[in-house]
Amino acid sequence: RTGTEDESTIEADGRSDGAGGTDETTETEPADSRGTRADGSGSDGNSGTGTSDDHGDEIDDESKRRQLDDVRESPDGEFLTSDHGVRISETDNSLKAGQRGPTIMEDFHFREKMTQFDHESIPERVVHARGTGAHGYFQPYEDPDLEGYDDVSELTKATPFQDPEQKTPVFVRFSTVVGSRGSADTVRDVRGFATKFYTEDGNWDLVGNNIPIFFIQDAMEFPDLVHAIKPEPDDGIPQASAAHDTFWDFASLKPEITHMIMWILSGRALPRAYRMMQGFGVHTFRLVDEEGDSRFVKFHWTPKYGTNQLVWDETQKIAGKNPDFNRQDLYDVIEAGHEPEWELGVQIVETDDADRFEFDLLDPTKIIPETEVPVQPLGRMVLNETPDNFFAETEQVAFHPGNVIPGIDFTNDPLLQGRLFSYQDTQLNRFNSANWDEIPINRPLAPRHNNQRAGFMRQEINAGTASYKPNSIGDEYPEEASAEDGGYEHYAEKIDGRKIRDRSESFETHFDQARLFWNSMSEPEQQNIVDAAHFELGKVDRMEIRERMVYDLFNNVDHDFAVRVAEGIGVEPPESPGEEMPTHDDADPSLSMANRTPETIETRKIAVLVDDGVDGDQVSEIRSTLEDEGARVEIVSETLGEKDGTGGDDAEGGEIEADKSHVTTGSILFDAVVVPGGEGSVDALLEQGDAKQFVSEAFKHYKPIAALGRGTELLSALDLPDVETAADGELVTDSGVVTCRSEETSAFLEAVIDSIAAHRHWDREPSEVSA
Ligand code: HDE
Repeated sequence: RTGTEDESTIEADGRSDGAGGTDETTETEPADSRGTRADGSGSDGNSGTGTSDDHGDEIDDESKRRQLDDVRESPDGEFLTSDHGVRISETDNSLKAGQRGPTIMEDFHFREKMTQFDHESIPERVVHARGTGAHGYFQPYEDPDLEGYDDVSELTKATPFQDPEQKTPVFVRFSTVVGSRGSADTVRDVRGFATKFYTEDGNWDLVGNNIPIFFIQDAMEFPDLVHAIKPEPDDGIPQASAAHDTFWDFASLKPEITHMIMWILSGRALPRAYRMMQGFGVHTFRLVDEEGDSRFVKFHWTPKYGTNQLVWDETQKIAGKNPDFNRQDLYDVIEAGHEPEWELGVQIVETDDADRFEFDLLDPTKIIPETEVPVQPLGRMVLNETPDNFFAETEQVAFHPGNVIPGIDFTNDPLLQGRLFSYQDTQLNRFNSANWDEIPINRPLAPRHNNQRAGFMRQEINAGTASYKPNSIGDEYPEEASAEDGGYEHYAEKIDGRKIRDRSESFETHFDQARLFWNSMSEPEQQNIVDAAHFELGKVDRMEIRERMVYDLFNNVDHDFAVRVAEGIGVEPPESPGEEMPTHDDADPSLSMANRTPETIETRKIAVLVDDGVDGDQVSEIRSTLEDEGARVEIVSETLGEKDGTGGDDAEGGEIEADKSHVTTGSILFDAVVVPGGEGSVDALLEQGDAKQFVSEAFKHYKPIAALGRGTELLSALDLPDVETAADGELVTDSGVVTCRSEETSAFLEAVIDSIAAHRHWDREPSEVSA
């Protein structure tokens, strides 16, 4: 016997600490951390032996990691064993009666291996099936500058907001909504943005989206919406797309959907990256303070890397070339040491003020315009760790909007109310047990003590004879907690009504904010919406559905918009505005993504196109300058391997290793492209269709393009429409195309950085470029 078995010990609690991950934990864990602490450290975190005193113990950003370390397993240096710990001597051949005989029933290893395999999938989520996740923490700001409040405790008593020194661990899962677990990432869709805060008072799940409103107003309609948008029930087509008759049939008959449709047709539904999306709680929630007073809030996540989109043509190509585009982006960026970050802010409306709006705060198809109520920042969230195991963490994480902590409460938004039922129910379907909360990724850091003690796959061993209340045998434990002891008390809203199956009249203005959204878009963003409508409705076979969308919905948002859509889909353009079209010119600049581009180029992915004979000194300077700004640079060439980098004037530069070849990549997977000089390299690129397509496609997708020295010749050869390139001795920037034929490389690189920071250059007219 070899291996690490000598190092393995069996602890008094019967747990083998083995080697690998578990060993590491044992070493890093403070000796006194085992016990019933809220930080979950140690194996007793939930053993039920604590007292009510341990509730509310401080946690830190490492608490959840410590708790998960306890169940992490690593095979490094270990023997293969059965699930029951028996070492396995052979795993490639089943046990047979003779070398060519039948397999024998007693082959427990075969049976176990195959049974595990047969059962290794769980039902995918009925919506939001495809996603990706990451760990991180939330930290409140020190003295957030709150208008109208001296202190955050005047807003809420929720603990994650109180102490600027405290970092609350979080796990975030981003998702698409419609597609199956294996569908492409870059489809046109809403994105889920679900955050689990492991607070000292229990788990708080903020289960939001990247669009601040929703399609429908009442949870009762959700199954209809989802049936309409999912693949059609007879042929199961199309996957991960709304572009088919049933969705637009449903939409055209539901005027309240119009506002959401405007967002869905916009670039919001094509995020460049999960870390470049805003997030929203969507519903109006309540924050409650120590006195029990409450106010309404909308939650907003604002990304540090800006809110940026892809373009439609690009998304479709990415879906083929790298269907895991967004999933991979998040993973790669965190693994490379970057820390995606969002600011959490709230729009606050005091209860007395709630009636001052023209819409109902309980209506989830409405935003509160930021022109009316500003977003006030409370803290920031950082994602800094990728999961170890996709299934254990990302797939098994289970969110539930009903998971709230003291200080956070619900409202009567009928969509939210229905969600409070649906998520618990859906987890029962996914996990086949009410004990889904015991799975490590879902387990709270706060200790748990109650009389729920059984069910499939129960993990905890709850000690004690009494599992009921009232009891005398167990001295009345676990005892109920008063509000002072951290007990959750629902906000005592006064309700007085008759049972009625109806919708409030205050939910009836359907076009006002759809128009606000349209008015707030830049001209290229409006064109994106029109183009998207041409695609989506162009896929609808039934003329009456296309007509209803134009006449009944779009013509009640903006007449010009309706005409532009009609012209592309064979519908007779309406002659006059719809009767319900609001006439206001209101706009809210915060709605336009054009106003949400970041200053930084951190994490942007830049391709440098080279071949043998490239000016290696230029490549080094380009790479080091952009990487110093936090960008990620990859060398792209016709083939992989070393490229001769001695094509510069002084014939120095050494060898340059190509990171990617045209076979495996494309401009669609980058944010920008740079073409350095060097005679041999540029001559080669001029002969390569793939290299030319790389640049023209980047141009078509409005991406920054830059060329230095003779590299500018590649751009001139492409005849990019209406773009001026540098003559001898010049540095020119035009529509995000930066060309330099002078010695000023540092000025060139500054211009390149500015051009990348702008993300896309919408002033181009790329329709003449074929790519
Ligand atoms: Fe969800 N939604 N939803 N939803 N939702 C689910 O729960 C549901 C809604 C959202 O990464 C399901 O665990 C109903 C709004 C996210 O695991 C399910 C209604 C918003 C995720 C469910 C809504 C969301 C889900 C499927 C209307 C934004 C993914 C799997 C009343 C505020 C969470 C699951 C993750 C997932 C039901 C509407 C966000 C079936 C009934 C509005 C981010 O329970």
